[in-house]
Amino acid sequence: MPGKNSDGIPPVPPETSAEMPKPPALSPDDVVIAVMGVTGAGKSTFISLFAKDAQVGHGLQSCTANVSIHAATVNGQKCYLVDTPGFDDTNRPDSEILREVANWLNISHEAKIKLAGIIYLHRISDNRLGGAAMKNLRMFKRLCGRDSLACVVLATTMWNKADLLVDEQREKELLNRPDFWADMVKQGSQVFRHDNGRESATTIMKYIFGKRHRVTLDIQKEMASGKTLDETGAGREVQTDMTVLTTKHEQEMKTLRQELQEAKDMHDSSAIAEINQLRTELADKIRSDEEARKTMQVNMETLRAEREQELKRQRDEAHKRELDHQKEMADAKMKLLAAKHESEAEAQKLQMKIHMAQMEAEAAKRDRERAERERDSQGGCIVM
Ligand SMILES: Nc1nc2c(ncn2[C@@H]2O[C@H](COP(=O)(O)OP(=O)(O)OP(=O)(O)O)[C@@H](O)[C@H]2O)c(=O)[nH]1
Ligand SMILES: [Mg+2]
Repeated sequence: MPGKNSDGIPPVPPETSAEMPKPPALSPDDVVIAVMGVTGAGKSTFISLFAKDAQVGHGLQSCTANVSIHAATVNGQKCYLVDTPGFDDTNRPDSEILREVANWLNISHEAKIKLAGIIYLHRISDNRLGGAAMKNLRMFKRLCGRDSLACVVLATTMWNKADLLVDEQREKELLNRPDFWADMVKQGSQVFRHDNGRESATTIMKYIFGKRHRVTLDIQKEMASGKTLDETGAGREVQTDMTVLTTKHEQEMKTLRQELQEAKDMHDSSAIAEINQLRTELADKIRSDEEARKTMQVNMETLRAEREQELKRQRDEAHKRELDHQKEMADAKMKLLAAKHESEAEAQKLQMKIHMAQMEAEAAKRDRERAERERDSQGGCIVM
């Protein structure tokens, strides 16, 4: 297997492993296209149609954790597709995802790399347009700003052939409501259906190539002008949701406080324990909301320094996990070898036993034959 030593154990990765290709270094002339959308919308799958190194998730958990760049050639045109972590992640608050995306956008802005297009993927199968999908769309609009909308492609994924009418109804709603896509379309965003195939994806890419345009997103301008992330339009949008959540949590805490008093008045010890447990969990949530809010109070430079540290920590942790697994594997291998040796020794012992028994059986046969011969000869003597 490539990259494994003779024991089948992968080598310890150095700081940058030879196996992990370095992300391509972009230059201002490159055609760079970002793919965005909620988690599970099919961003990595879309990219994987043109670049085999994109990581597609097949579990229920969100898959892409960090921004990654993938070189591709589509219809003879060299380009770079930027995979982004999806908002509404199962494990991370939106503030963290925004930090990651904003940091990448800031770095590219400083390097004078402009986006040629942004593909926003949306699962047509999402039946709650008022929920997470709406929240993320609002944030996306703020992230881009009006001036960038002409370079935005709004593409629907996960079309269900068996229920086409329902999906088409949802598409109509997307196109007609100003708070969904109608406004964006008016500003020049183009809508496509993507059926998960290479053909529809190529059509989208060709459309972007044809625009021959480059954009600077609002969030890039805002942060370059010195605003902190929480002061940007996208940052404010994320905070609005956080405020709604915090208010809800505080209201729940108030209710729990009343319930606790009632349980105390009734001397109901099991209810008291249960409520206290819920209070602790809720207090944790309120604390992490507050922490998440604070992580957005960063300017471009602080954000970059913090992200660098976070990425280093992630890499160190992954490295440690890998080493732990390697050790686990090496231990298991040693045990396997020992077991093999043990059973080999056991087998040799048995073999020896069989051999000895065979030798003894042959010796006994010889003894018997000799004895028979002697008896025969003696008998013969008697007969004679
Ligand atoms: N049926 C269908 N499945 C799709 C389509 N696009 C993606 N999938 C599946 O949806 C799952 C999630 O796809 P991903 O490409 O990892 O989604 P993502 O947007 O990158 O998700 P995150 O990385 O978590 O943000 C995978 O199992 C894909 O195979 C599509 O158009 N149709
Ligand atoms: Mg992904």
